[in-house]
Amino acid sequence: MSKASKRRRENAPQPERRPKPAGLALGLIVLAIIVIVLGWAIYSNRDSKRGQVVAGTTPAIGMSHAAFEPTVANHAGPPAKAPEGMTWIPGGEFSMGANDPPDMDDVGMKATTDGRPIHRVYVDGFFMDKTDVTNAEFAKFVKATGYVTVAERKPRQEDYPSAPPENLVAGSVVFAPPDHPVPLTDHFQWWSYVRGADWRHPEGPTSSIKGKEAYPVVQVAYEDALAYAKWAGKRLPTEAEWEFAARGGLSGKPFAWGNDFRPNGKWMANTHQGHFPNHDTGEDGFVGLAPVAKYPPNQYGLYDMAGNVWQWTTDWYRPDYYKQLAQNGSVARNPQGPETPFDPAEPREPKKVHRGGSYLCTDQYCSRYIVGTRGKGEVSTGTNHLGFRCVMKS
Ligand SMILES: [Ca+2]
Ligand SMILES: [Cu+2]
Repeated sequence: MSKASKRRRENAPQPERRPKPAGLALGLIVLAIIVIVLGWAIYSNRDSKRGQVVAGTTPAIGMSHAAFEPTVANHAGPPAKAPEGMTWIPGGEFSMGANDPPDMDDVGMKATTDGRPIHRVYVDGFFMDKTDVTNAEFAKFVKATGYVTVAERKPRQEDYPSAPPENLVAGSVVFAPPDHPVPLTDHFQWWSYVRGADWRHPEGPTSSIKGKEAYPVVQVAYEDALAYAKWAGKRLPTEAEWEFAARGGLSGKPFAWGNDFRPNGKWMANTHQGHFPNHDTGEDGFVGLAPVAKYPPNQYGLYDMAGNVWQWTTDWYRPDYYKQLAQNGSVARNPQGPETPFDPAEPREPKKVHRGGSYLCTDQYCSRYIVGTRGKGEVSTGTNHLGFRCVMKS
């Protein structure tokens, strides 16, 4: 989902291109057969290889079962006192990625094959914001600089040549849940492009951030996050830095705090309970967005590294990037992401990696609050569940 795809969809519902039910059913059956055959082939192939480890001959399938090894954090302490609101992340070597059971692969955004294989990465130490950037902090930046975010700018015709002029209005993408259960195969059921939605009006022109100073800023595009970071004398984290920090010195744990989603019954993150997407029961204390730092921090003192809002990182998104790194065979040192973006699902859209998941994450649909899993987003698209935090060198 992106601003651009929203615009295309809005200007062209194209009923004639919609497959007829019979055609659709047949297509689904064929697809199901392909998936089953392919799945069986992969599964039997994996079984036949089990037990024999021959260096250099095990491609992606074998490597996707690579094990996590311990995190080896650097011993050197912070080179200076941590700036206010930041904490020292020592850096070091760790195992990066997610190794979810393959039975998660066939459900929409649960699929985390792009988080495999687990591979070894080293990052240098850095300071990181303990929380996501808040509305109050972003307001300070805007006041000081007069900055106008992407969502507040009128889109230019040359950037959207196929869009009719009436669709070229400032706005952003908003979660607008249906009031009834819907199939989870079409995210347009719950995402809409809303005219007048921006960081001050996260759900549209009639919404506001009054009284929400301590909430994470949302509806920020990648360049908005960059502009803030530059103003603050900071920068955005790489994907590897983000994951090293989120793991808090642990290794191979599904969550930033350990193995259990709810240790001793305690909620550790703002995610989605109830039936997705139409009913958020807020059992974790919050329906929708929460202020920052309402749940316990991880071992490095970082809040909300799972749930609440997704966070921008500087890496371009490619689903096969981890495979490329793993094939190099050595520890990847301070990886900066692939040279170019490529998402086979939307090949024309340049996407950066998002991390952390959001208040909309649920194991019914998208379990990307799991620490090694990855998200992605087109660079000009903000949403009301996407924010960021900054890092800096000493
Ligand atoms: Ca919640
Ligand atoms: Cu999610």
